[in-house]
Amino acid sequence: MTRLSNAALAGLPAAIGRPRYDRGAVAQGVVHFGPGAFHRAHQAAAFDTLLGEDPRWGITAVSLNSASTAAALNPQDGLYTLAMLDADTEYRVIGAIGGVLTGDQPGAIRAALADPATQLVSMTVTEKGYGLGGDGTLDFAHPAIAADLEPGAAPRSIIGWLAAGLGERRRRGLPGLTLLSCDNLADNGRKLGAAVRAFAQAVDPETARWIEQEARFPNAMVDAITPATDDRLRARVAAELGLADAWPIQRERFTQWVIEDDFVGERPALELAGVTFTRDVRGFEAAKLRLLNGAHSTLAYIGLGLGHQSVAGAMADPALARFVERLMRDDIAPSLTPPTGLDLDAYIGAILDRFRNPAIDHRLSQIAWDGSQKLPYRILDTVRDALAADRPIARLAVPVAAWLHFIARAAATKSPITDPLADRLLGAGGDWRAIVAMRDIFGDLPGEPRFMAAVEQVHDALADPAAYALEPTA
Ligand code: CS2
Repeated sequence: MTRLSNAALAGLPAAIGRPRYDRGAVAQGVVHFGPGAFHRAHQAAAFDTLLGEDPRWGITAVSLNSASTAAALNPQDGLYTLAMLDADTEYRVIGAIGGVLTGDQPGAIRAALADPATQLVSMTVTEKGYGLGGDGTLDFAHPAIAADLEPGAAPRSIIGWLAAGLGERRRRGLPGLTLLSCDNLADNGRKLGAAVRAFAQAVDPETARWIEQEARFPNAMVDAITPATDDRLRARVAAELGLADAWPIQRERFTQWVIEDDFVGERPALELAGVTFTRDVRGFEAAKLRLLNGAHSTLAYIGLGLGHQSVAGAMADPALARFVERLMRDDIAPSLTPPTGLDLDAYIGAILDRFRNPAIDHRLSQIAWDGSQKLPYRILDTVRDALAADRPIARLAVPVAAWLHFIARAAATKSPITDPLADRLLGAGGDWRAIVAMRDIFGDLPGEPRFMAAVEQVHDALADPAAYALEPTA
């Protein structure tokens, strides 16, 4: 079967969406680190729409730690298929990515960052990619950060690369950059900015000062449910396109991107692609992280204990669906201050409908990855707010305890888990108190007697995985 490529676009069936702009005339205004499924499903699709109006915002993708995206996309001229799953599936070939660089091409990465055409550097490197400690600031002892701080080291971490790229622009007298985190971290732009400045301060204080003036780090909320690519998708895409695509991507039709309006130089007119620019993103971020992602992780850790496989499967369990809805409405929503125009009741209802979408097979095991990095933003911040306001926390303790049981089960069966702290978590040998004492995950919470009592009570009860729906007492 012929492979997807620029030359093959003309032969696509009429129903398949494709770039309606001259790809040869596109300038690379964006460098994106971490072109995984989420980036290709979300931001790259928005830039693809924008390119129909403004050719200055093509993307050079950089994959620091893996060669697989480059190997799949570069022979296809950067093209790939996005399947938007709903009652009817829509297929669209995305052309926003011009090419993918890998970590072993430092000269090309440096050149892309220092290209005068580059105005925006964005990233999806997941929570663990930033090298932050439990307090959300740069962890100088993090192995990748420590390695990048060695005198004369070539950067390997995202933070090291951003500091190096900004330093290069300063030395060349080029304009600054907007650096845009698209990961699920509360206050992602502020954390990124503080981390880059702290790194630069340690290696090159003059660049640190320049960054204060010439760089911006807007906060952003990103949302699109993006199940991992599977063979079923590959087969469907091949049948629809009549072409082979080495790495198609799937997501729900829904997508949302809210970006703080704080850019240096020019701002891409992404509103043409449905993006919202606003002065304050925090309210949107908190609502999305705590409600959608908090509910996702809850469904994952309870659901896997009960033998469910997918989000829709877990939602088809009436008691579990009821529990998650109560958690969202009664325990999480009271911790939020929604921005004007965001109706929390309707937002929760819409999230639950999205979770039930029968067209989407979103594996709970995928969501269960990296719990040590996700729970702080998704659940523990809500717990802290509830404690401060003297609200009950028993129901919020359930996802925490379900995660502890998830680790204990893996430890007992010697099954691997995907988590940067896997060795320490599994090494705790099922002792939940040893895990809750890890301050890089739990921060100050082990010192809160109410929290410890609630987790203990729920943890004991959850020896029976079906006992999650207990009534709050703590
Ligand atoms: C999910 C998210 O894998 C996970 O942890 O909760 O990827 C979620 O699907 C997205 O944030 C939705 O925008």
